[in-house]
Amino acid sequence: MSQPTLKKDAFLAALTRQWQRFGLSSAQQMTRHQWWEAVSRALAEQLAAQPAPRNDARPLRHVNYISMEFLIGRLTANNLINLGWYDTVEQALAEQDVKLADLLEQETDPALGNGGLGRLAACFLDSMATVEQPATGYGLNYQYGLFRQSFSGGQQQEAPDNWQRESYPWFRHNAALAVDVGIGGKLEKQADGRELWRPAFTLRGEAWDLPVLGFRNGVTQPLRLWQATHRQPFDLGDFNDGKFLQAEKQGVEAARLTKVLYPNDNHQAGKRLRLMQQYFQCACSVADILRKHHQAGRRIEDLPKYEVIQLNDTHPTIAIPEMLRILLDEHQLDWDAAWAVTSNTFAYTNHTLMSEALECWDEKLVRSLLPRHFSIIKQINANFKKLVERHWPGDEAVWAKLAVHYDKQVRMANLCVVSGFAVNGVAQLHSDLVVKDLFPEYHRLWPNKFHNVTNGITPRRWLKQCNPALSGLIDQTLKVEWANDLDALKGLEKYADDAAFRQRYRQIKRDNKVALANYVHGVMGLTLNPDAIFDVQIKRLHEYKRQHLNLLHILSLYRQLRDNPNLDIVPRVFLFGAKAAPGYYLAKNIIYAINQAAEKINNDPLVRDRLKVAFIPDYRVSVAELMIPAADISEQISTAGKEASGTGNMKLALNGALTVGTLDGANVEIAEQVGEDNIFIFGNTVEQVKALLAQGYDPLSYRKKDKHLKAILDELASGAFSHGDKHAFDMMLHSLLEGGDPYLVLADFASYCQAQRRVDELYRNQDEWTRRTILNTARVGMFSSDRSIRDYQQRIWQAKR
Ligand code: 26Y
Repeated sequence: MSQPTLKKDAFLAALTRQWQRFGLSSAQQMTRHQWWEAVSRALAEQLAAQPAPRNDARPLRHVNYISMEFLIGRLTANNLINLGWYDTVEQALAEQDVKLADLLEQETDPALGNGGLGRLAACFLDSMATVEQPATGYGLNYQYGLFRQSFSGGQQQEAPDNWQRESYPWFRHNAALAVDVGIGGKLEKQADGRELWRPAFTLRGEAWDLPVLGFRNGVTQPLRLWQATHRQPFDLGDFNDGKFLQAEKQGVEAARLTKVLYPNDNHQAGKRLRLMQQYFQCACSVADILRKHHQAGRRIEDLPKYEVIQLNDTHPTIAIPEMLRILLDEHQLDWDAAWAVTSNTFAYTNHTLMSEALECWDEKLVRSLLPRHFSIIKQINANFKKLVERHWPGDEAVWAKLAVHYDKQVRMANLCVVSGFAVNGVAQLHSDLVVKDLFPEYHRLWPNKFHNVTNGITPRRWLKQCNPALSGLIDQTLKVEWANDLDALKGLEKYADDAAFRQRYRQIKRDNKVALANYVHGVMGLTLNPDAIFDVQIKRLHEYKRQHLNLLHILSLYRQLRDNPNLDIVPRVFLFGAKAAPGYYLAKNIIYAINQAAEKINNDPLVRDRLKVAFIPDYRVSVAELMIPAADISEQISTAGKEASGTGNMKLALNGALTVGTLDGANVEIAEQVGEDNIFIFGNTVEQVKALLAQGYDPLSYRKKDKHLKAILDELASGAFSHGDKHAFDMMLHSLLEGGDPYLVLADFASYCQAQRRVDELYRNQDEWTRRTILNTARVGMFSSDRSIRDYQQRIWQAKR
């Protein structure tokens, strides 16, 4: 397929219609935000007017990617780039004295996700459109995205993120696709033994589509976001009885369902409203998939020939019993036929091994909201029990582990493994641990069900869009299109030894650092030295990600400077970006500690700007796009075995940051690709972590033997960083010490500091440093999400079954 065309005249005419719609009499009267909206709407209109792409006859199963989160980030710039319209629009606007780049800054990020899992879903949609894998993304249209973060006295404050979905210009509402969804109620036994579900109330799901554009190939695929509303006109009976208000209340209640995104990341809360969201999304999506299948004139039994449903973690698992329910109760299939269709359609991606993130639902809750689904789950469980009994006769311990329903709980991961045809982890190490530690018995039952698909990132957003200067240099150097063929970056390897190229590469990094410094000055009033090492840790705030290990290293440097005021260290700027779940008090305490340390260090004249610490507020996709191109160091310092993959690690390496990392998640594969000389690996390995914990890990012994570490910890507890408050960081300190330091921060501290000394040393040799950063950019082509999607195609979606 070919690149779509934009006719400048048609675009300008569309733009005129937009300011007229605002009731203005000229374009010049528009505010900057209206300019963004008008341009985006005009573009969306031009996009809709493109000829429908011809229907490719490639016999690919269509992928339905269901995810509770799609952290898509700003769309206007991204769409312009993928369409290939950027230059035309930039010029057309320049003629009216409007700068496109400024106007793009007006867009509020659609923050419909928490972190890695949601951003991965967005990268995958971009790549599926680019590699021409037919796909639909299914999610929820939250009115409030992830909360906005600010700091008050160093403490995180949350505010609602009303991103104005009502006027978001890229949405297309398709009223014909609305789905009605029943919830609650009772089961009635029929004369023929079947169970009839009578839901207590019905919600309506409206389909709001965002266009997902392939890279210059004319492909547009939908991201379909369901929005909850009521049925019109509420309850007619009540209305006629004059109980208007009561009738309207139902409508208000219904709309509550898609009001907010749950802000937890890797930690389940077990809330009723969350399960309702999950079911609502799944019911709408399954109905939509079956509607299309039916409209294409296909037999229900043939569903798996045409459709795959990929579950992004367990959050949409309830789609499985929903599919069975429809096949059994509405299509009257018998159990075996319904099971054959379902179990050949669903595939599941696991994103974590940590037990607190594995979803389990109370049976009471499931039964009360979804009585029919609960009964289907019990049937799945009973059938599966027979299989387990054959393999492990009389072994209750094995059953206790493998059951889908046990101890009054429904376990969503088990339901996925038992009911799907494929299970995958998201990096090689993680996928190995899924088999070895999480699901060994399932692996014995179905060895061929388990796969690895290493995560990836879209090079369109994470290089071409966010780092135009480096992209330009690569264009000029390689003279090939690398944005949809990231392995082409290998061609840069030989330029690592070219002094002129290194000079240009280095200058671009410096310019990006200046741009970030300007931003930081604007939002925080802090001045950063662009010649310092920019040391970046950006990701959700979580104990296992160990932002506090980073803090201990900062405090170590600070102490050393005080002990020896003339200590020769390369100036460093430590940059953080992270939101903590509002109810995760320990994570918030770590933010507070970092901010308090920052205040002290940034204002201490003795430091003489050799250290700076900046916790940038409200980290989000658009801030990532500024930070990543400016980073020298990428902090990937999770406890080995805990970070399933990580994807920020890939974005930073691609943009020429060197990784300081543990052998965890995708760091292992990054190290393989870039070569061990071009990465700073430290810390205990998975095996060593296991051994330490098995022999009874004691953090206090580390404090005892390391005087320097002890002094740092004592100072945190002394009130020196907290205006005399000795208890300010109790929560963090307790977890590191008496709390047993479950993430082995103290065990990895010495090795981490050593890795950081190697960083300092290497940075003094700018030629060698730049050579290694160029090799990073050149060698991380395999982390394109285009490659991930091709792996999914080969191993899972299009594999012979
Ligand atoms: C159960 C619920 C509260 C929940 C909500 C969000 C559980 C988990 C999450 C989010 C998980 C997440 O973002 N996981 C990350 O997925 C990335 C993409 O695969 C990985 O790179 C990253 O290591 C993993 O932590």
